[in-house]
Amino acid sequence: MAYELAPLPYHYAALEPHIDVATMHLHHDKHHQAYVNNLNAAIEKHPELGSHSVDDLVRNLATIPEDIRGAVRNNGGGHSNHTLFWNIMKPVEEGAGGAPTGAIGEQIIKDFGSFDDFKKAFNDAGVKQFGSGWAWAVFEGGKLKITSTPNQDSPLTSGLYPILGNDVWEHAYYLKYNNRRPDYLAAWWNVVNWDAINTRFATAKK
Ligand code: MN3
Repeated sequence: MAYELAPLPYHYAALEPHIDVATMHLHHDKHHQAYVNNLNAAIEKHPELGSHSVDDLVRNLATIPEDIRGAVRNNGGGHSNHTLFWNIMKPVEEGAGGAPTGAIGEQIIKDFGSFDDFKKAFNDAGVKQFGSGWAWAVFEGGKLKITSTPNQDSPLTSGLYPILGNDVWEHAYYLKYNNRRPDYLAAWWNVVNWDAINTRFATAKK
């Protein structure tokens, strides 16, 4: 069974003006599709792996046959990370962004003092990730922690469940923000979906 690219859970223009429609088309239809296609091509050599969820492939990377482990790391990671990414954002007109709600809102205050301090630490991780990669928030040892990974590496591979993540590859922002990664990171909070993030936080705590 081949992996498939799900349609975006909203219209391509739904995240305007923070993420532009042209970036969304390229990012979802070209970049994410390429990860899915390349993952499927790799799995052809080991079709038995195709019965696992992509998150399970990434979680158990060490058990993937060596001849395709690098391809699964990059492309399975890319598929998993982008699937998360689309689903923790929501249309501006449906009330995206704002202050964090529910349990994640409380945990942010507990571990970071304020939402502003949490954002500052997260954006800083994104700015300092050299080259391509992701900034993440994970739950470890009863605390929210901020981390980053290069390329398409996922916290899942380290046994951590990503609660939220932002893509800091240039393809995620260059059309609109050019080289201004900090501006993209700052604007991104206007499109986050705190309900979806709370659902992921509940899973992370299990
Ligand atoms: Mn991307």
